[in-house]
Amino acid sequence: MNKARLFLFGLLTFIVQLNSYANEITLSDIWINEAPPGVSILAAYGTIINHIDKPIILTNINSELFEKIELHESVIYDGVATMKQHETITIPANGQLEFTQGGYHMMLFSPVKRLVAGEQINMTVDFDNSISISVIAEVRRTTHHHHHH
Ligand SMILES: [Cu+2]
Repeated sequence: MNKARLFLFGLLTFIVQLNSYANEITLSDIWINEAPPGVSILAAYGTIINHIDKPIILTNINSELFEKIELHESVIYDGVATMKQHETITIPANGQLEFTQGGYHMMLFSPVKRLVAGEQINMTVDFDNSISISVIAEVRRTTHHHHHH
């Protein structure tokens, strides 16, 4: 195979892999908790399902509408509710990661504008092995609010 063909073959293989991964990682019911006016830290929830028979590592979540998004876990430390930041979260083979109130959650900082219930927000979720998946998160209004410590 000459160099150009080898490159094309590599590229096609890469694209096929990307597509197959997209089918094997499911992001379901991703939503953002609407914050009261003036609050610049929001929480997002949902489920990521890994259908692959190997663990995958969640490395990053991005959105153009936020300055940054962190991976947090609500924990009780010495009887006090607090939050622990994770650089990455490993999702077991054929397992899932649930973001819920009182557990793991996405912490969204400094929205460029106030987000109201019903809005659809584009987010990109990155995993190891250069897997990147786009998802639309819906802003919802709930009675519960996330308290940042
Ligand atoms: Cu948090």
